[in-house]
Amino acid sequence: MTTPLTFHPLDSGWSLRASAGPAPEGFGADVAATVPGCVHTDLLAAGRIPDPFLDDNESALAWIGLVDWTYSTTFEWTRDAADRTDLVFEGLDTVTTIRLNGREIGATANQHRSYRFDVRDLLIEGENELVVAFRSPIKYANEQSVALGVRPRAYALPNDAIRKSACSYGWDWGIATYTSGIVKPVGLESWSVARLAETRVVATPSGDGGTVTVDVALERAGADAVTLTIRAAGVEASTVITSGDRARLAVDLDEVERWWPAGYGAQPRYDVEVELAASDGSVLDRTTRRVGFRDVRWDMTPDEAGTPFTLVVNDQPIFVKGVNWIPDDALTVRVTRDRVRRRFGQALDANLNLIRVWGGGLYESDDFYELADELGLLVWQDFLFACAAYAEEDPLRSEVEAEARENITRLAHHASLVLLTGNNENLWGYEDWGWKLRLDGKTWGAYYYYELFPSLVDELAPHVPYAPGSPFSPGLGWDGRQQTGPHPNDEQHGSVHLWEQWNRLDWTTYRTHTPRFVAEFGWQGPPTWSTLTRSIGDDPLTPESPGMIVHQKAGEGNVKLTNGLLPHFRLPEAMEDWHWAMQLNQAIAVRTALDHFRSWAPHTQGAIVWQLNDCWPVTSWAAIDGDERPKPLFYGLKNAFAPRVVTIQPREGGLAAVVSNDTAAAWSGELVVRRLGFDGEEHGRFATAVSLEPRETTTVALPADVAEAADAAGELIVAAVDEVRGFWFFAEPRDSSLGAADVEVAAEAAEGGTRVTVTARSLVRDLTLLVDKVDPDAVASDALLTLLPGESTTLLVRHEGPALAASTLSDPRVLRTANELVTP
Ligand code: BMA
Repeated sequence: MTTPLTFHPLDSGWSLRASAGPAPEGFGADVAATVPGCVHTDLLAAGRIPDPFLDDNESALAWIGLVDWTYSTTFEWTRDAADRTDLVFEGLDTVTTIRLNGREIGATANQHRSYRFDVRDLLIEGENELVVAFRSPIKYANEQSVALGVRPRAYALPNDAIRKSACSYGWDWGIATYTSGIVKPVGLESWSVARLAETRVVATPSGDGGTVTVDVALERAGADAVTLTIRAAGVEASTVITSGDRARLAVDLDEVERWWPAGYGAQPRYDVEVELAASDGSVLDRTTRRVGFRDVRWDMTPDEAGTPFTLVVNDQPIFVKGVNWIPDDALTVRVTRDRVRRRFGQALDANLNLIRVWGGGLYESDDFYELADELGLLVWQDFLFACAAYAEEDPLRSEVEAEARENITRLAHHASLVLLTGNNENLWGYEDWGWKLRLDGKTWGAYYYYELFPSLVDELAPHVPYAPGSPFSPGLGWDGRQQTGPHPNDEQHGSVHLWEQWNRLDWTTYRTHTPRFVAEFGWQGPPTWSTLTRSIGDDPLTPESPGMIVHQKAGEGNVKLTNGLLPHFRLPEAMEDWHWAMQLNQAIAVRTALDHFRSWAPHTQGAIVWQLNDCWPVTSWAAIDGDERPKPLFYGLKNAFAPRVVTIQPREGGLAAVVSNDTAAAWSGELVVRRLGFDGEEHGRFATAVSLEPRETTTVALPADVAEAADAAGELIVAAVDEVRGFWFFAEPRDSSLGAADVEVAAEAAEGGTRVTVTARSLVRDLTLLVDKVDPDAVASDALLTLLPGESTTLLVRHEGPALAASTLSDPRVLRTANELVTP
C-alpha cells in the first residue's frame, strides 16, 4: 500500500514580534499569534492595540504598516514513508522570507496566490523551527514603485506596485490597515508517487443531459503509472496515466437538472469526485468539486442603438440586479463563512441576483463562491487591478500570471461565476484621467487585460466569459500603442460607470442616461445610528466632528452629501436629523436611478449598485453598514428590484407609467393611475388593461388629465396594478406643500419580534423606523413607505425579547419621514 496524501496543519505555537521599523517600545517581544490570522487580530487579542475601527485609531496604528513583523513557531516531525513532504502556505499577506530550521526556503510577494516548498530534506526528527518574516508592505511597495517606475493611480500610496489587496492601503470607503499575516492555513503535506497539482472541472449542459469534464495536472515524485478516476451522479470514468503529467476525463449524464440564478429557478448541484490511485489500487490523492449545469454568455450583438451587454443564462436573458462587493471586513481574516452567508441572505432579501467582486479587493474565499452557487447569486469577478496603471515588467508580470492561473483554476467550476473582467476602471483611467502624458510610454497593464488574461481564460476556462475591464465597450481593443474602438465608458456600448451624479450633478440627472448596462453608480450616506455611535465617540457629534471626518474617506465627501441634499430637502442642523436626511437622500437617489434603469429594459439590461457592504464603520455608498446593519438604502434596493414594479417615468411628450414583470409568470391586470391632491382628493384618473409576458417591461403613456398637475406643489400621481404601486411627485419635497406627518402607530407581539401597524392621517412620504435606535439588533421588514391619508400598513420588526412598545417606535428619533425634512 502506498500511503495517501496527508495534510498536517501547522496552526499552533505561533508568536509574532516587531523585528524592524517604528514599533512602540515593547512590541519587539513575542506575542501569541493565531494562524490563520494577521498582525492586527493578534495584537488585538493580546490587548496590545485598541480597536482600529474606533475613532481615529486608524492613524494611531498606522505604524503597523511600516514595521517588519516576524511570525515563528516550532513543531514536532517524525520521518514517515512518504516520497515528498511539502510546506504549503495557502495564503501569505504579503512580502515574506521563510526560514525552516535556520535555512531560507523561499520568499513571497503576492497575497493572491499560494506557495509550496519541498522541505523533506530540511525537516529534522523532533523539533523544527519555522519563521515567516514579513517585510513592511508600505516600504516594499514604495521600493518596488521606484524600481518599476512610478505610475499614475487614484491613491497616494503605490498599491499598484505590490500584489496585495489595493484597499488595504485605504480607499474612499476604507480604513488603511496595511496589515500583514499568515492569512490562510499553513501545513505539511506528505505524499507519494503523484498528487493532483491542478484540477479543473467543467459541467456542460446539453439538452436534458450534460457532460462533466475533468482536466488534471499531476506533480510526480517518480515515474510509476497512476490511475485517474472521476465520478459524478453515479457515473464513473477511469484512465491510466503511464507517462506525462496531464490527463482529461469526461462522463456523460443522460439527465441533469439545470442550475438557475435566484429568481429564475432552483440551484441543483452535483458532486464530482476526482481520485488518483497507485498501480496497487491505493488512493494517492482525491478532491471533489460541486458543480451546476448551466450555460452562460453575454449577448453583445450590435443593434440599432449600439451594443448591448445582456447576460444570458440557459438561453434566458437576465435583467441583472446587482451590487458591488468589497472585502466584508478590513481585517479580512475575520470574514467567516457564516458572515458571508448573512451578507448573501441580505442580498437575496433585497431581491438581488448578482454580486460583482470589485478589483481593489480580493479573490474571495471558496466559501464565498460555494455559497453563491448554493443560493443562486451570480458572481462577476474582477481580476485584482483597480484605479491605477500597473507595470507589465517583472517581478510584477510573473506574479500576475501565477496568481491569474491559480485563481482561474480555482474559481472556474462555480456555477455562479458568469464573468471575469480584467480590471476596475483602468481602461477608462487610461483614456480620461491624464495617464498617457504621465506614463510617457511606460506600460500600464494593457498586456494583462488584452493579452494575458484572455489567453489564460481561453486555456484554463474557455467556458467562462471574459471582458477586458469595467467599464467596457465591446469593440474596444489595444493595438500595441493605443486603445482602439469606442470609448470604454460609452453608454451606448457595453457597461458604464456613472459617477458624475454623485461627484458633481444632482441625482435626477441619472435620467439623462440610458446605458445598456450600469456596472457602477452610487450615493453616499452615513451608517446606521448604532454603528455610528459605537465607533465614533465625539462629543459633540456633528457631521464634521473629528471622528466623523476620519470615518468619511471620500474626496469632498461631506460637501457632496450637502450639495446632493439641498435640491431636495432642507439641511437639518441637529445631528440625528442630519443623519436621517443623508440616509434618506442616499436611498432616494439610488432608488430613483434603479427605477429609471429598469424602466428602460430590455435596452438597459442591468444595474450594479456601488456598493453592497462596508469593511468597517464609515459613511459610504454601502447599503449594509460595517456592523452588518441595513441602511435605508437597503430597502431602496429591495423595492426597486422587487419582482414586479410600477413606476412613473418622464418620457418624451410627458409622463408614462412603466410596468415591469421580472417573474416567470405572465401578469395581467388593470393599471389604475390617479392624480391626487396631498389631501387625498382625486383630480384625475386613467385606467387601462395591461398584460405582460414573463420578464416583460411595458410603457403606457399617460393622458394630460393625470400627467399634468394643476398645483405641482400639492399633488402626486399614484399608479397601481393589483397591490403593486408607484408614486410620482410633481415638485421636489422642499418645494412642495408636504405638511407634517400625522401617523398613529400600533404594536403587538408577533413571532420573531413586533408587528407594527402604521396608520396615516396625512400624506406621509418614505416613513422609516430606525429600529436600531431601540434595539441595536432589531431589523424592520420594510421601510421608505409612502402612505396616502387614511391608509395603513403593517411591518414586522424582528428582534429578540418582549414586544416593543408603540410609544418607543413612534418616538420622533425612531419614526422618520421625508415630511419632517420639508416642514420647519
Ligand atoms: C469607483 C469604484 C471604487 C470607488 C467608488 C466610489 O471608482 O471603482 O474605486 O470606491 O467608485 O468612489
